[in-house]
Amino acid sequence: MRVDVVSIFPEYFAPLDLSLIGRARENGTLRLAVHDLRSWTHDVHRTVDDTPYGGGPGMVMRPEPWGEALDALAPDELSPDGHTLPRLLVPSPAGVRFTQAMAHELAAESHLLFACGRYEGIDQRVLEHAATRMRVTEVSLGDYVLFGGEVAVLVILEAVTRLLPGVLGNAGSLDEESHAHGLLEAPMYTKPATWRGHEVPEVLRSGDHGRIARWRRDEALTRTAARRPDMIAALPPESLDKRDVAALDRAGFQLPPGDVAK
Ligand code: JD8
Repeated sequence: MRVDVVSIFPEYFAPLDLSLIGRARENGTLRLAVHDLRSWTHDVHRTVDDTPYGGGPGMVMRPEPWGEALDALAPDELSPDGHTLPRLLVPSPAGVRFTQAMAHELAAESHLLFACGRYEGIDQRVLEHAATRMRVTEVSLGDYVLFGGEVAVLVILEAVTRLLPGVLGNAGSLDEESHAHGLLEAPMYTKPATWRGHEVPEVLRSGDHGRIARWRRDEALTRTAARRPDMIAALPPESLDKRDVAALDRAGFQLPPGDVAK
């Protein structure tokens, strides 16, 4: 996968040299390039911002450097290797929510281009114009306010690159993950069996794989009911068996009436 990132703070992306993402870059799974937006300015002060039309606080990113950056990184002409135009992703608090489903969708793309805004954001015409030539998605991490798009890009890239073939290796199985089966994970423990007076649950030391699986399922259901009732409400009713419903009932969680469990 090819990834281009444009930002006025390219140093923000130094962590992408490390760990599993760094290895994916070294072995060619991930071809990542970070670009300084100011390299597409022409004035002596390398200006990227100006005052907002209509008034209001703060500054807005000028369209001209962004236009040149996108022209350079998403050329109109089909390149000799026949590659297609990138998918443009623009972090914004006004974007659609980034989810694990979107991470899977993005992992299937061959070329992603991220535009990191700062200040009050990027002049909207940059996105309007880009949308005449390529797919553009404004994406939000969640309902809190950041200074700019850089941290959002780090999060999105970590979620996407770990789904690329060969990045995770044997370290984990993607289909057993919490956001694959729609529940939070059960708690995990390692040695020693007793630590500062706290015991590892007996069932996990029993060797009874049936009991362990049922215990983990019950723990996943009860902590999801307590912490993320929205996730329980979103479960397809047919995904819950009678023992699941009993576990939720013990946790005091009322399922909507009419759902018949297996
Ligand atoms: C990009 C500028 C800051 C945005 C005034 C100060 C994502 N979940 C998220 N929260 N915030 C962002 C985000 C914030 C950004 C930019 C993303 C560019 N800002 C501005 C408009 C209102 N603040 C985000 N993804």
